[in-house]
Amino acid sequence: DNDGDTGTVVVTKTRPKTKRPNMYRVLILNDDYTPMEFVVHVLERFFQKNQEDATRIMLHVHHHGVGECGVFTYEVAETKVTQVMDFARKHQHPLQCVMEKK
Ligand code: NFA
Repeated sequence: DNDGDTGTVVVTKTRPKTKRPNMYRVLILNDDYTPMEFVVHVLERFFQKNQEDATRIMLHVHHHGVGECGVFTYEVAETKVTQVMDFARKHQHPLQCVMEKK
């Protein structure tokens, strides 16, 4: 740039503004009827968990009532919730999956 007054050359640094997106936890809720193996399968299929981690998360939900499957941007979290709810309904299990802002 050039200031209008003295002709001094002024270099203006601009920093790219990279706004961090809001992030959302996807949670599954315990119930008395969904088979444990089905929950483990859901965690492997929709959240890319290995069998060990999926089993750990499932047991955490079984004992504590709720547990985290992952943290995603809004659109991805919404897609996961819909996929899990559709899959549970298709198999006639009452499994509930929800998202919450972090
Ligand atoms: N509580 C369920 C059972 O005993 C298992 C379960 C775990 C369901 C985690 C939902 C979430 N069959």
